[in-house]
Amino acid sequence: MANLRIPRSWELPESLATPEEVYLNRRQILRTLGFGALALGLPIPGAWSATAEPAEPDLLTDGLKPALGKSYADRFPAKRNPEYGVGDREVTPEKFAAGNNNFYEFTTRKDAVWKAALGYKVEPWTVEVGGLVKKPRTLDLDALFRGFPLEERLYRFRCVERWSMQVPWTGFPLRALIDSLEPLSTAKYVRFVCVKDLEHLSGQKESPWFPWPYYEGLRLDEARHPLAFVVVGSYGHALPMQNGAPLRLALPWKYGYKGPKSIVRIEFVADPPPTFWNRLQPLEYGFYSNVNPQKPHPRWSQEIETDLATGVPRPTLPYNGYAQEVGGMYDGKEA
Ligand SMILES: Nc1nc2c(c(=O)[nH]1)N[C@H]1C(S)=C(S)[C@@H](COP(=O)(O)O)O[C@H]1N2
Ligand SMILES: [Mo]
Repeated sequence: MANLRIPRSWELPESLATPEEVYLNRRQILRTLGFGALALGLPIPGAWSATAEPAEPDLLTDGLKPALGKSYADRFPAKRNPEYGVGDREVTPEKFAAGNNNFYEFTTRKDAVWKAALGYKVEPWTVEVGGLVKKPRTLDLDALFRGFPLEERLYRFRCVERWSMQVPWTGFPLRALIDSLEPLSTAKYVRFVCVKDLEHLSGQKESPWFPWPYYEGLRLDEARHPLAFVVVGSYGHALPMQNGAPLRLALPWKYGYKGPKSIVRIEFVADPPPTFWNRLQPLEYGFYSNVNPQKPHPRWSQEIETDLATGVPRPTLPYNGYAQEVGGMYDGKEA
């Protein structure tokens, strides 16, 4: 480890233009036009009374804490399932996974998500599960944290922007939930809808042009694949907010954006559901979005990825290294 170069988490090359650049630029334009408190000459609350500045939050002391506080702490750490490993790669140190995030509900600035997400309230939380199933249900936190045996799995993670990491997630197979619902034979796809809270989510407030809430979808057989994992924890504790508390999905053979965070609704449907990024940029983000080094993003190659913690580049693997497990579900032409 001693000779590894440890870049700061946000030290990704500028050339890794985020797919979302376009929208950032729009935001800058809005600012330039003067849609800000200063430009409007509005008073800035507290500006003249700020004698005792609160201490700046710190990633290691504040940013790794579970969004649920001490609730369900007894469920962690869960036993690691040795069937799921990351081969010769090293587990990414927690501060990188917790300090570099895509979670536009809070902010589009990757290095600032954890701070913007501090203190967001996830208790109580419910997930409405329904649609074409025999037994629809509402999952509360008790059901999520106590209703299924929890296990820890090491998964590779590959963002479409070309950074990657290896994370110990805690959760349960999505299949366990699906089977408890008894989907009807007409159910062919599953749709996931994330939190919408225009009042408290800073990113939704700042970026009203996004079609909130974030939403994603899978084919039913993909959702029932043993690798598809409902995540409620990382690094041996319940999820910190920035990683998608209280629950998100991990689909390690797909680009990161296929894994919705802070889910509030799961719906079984007959037709392919629309997805957030596909709707925004259909030519860049397909429904399947399986990791594929041979299929370049329209604006960059996908052949090489950069390890988030070490900065070391390596070749991208088909299906992110899970070809043996998931390859059989596809005909190779999926987009
Ligand atoms: N609700 C929601 N889910 C989301 C996103 C988002 O902005 N909002 N970003 C996606 C993208 S692009 C990635 S790479 C992963 C990032 O997860 P992480 O921050 O825990 O690494 O979350 C995905 N899920
Ligand atoms: Mo991503």
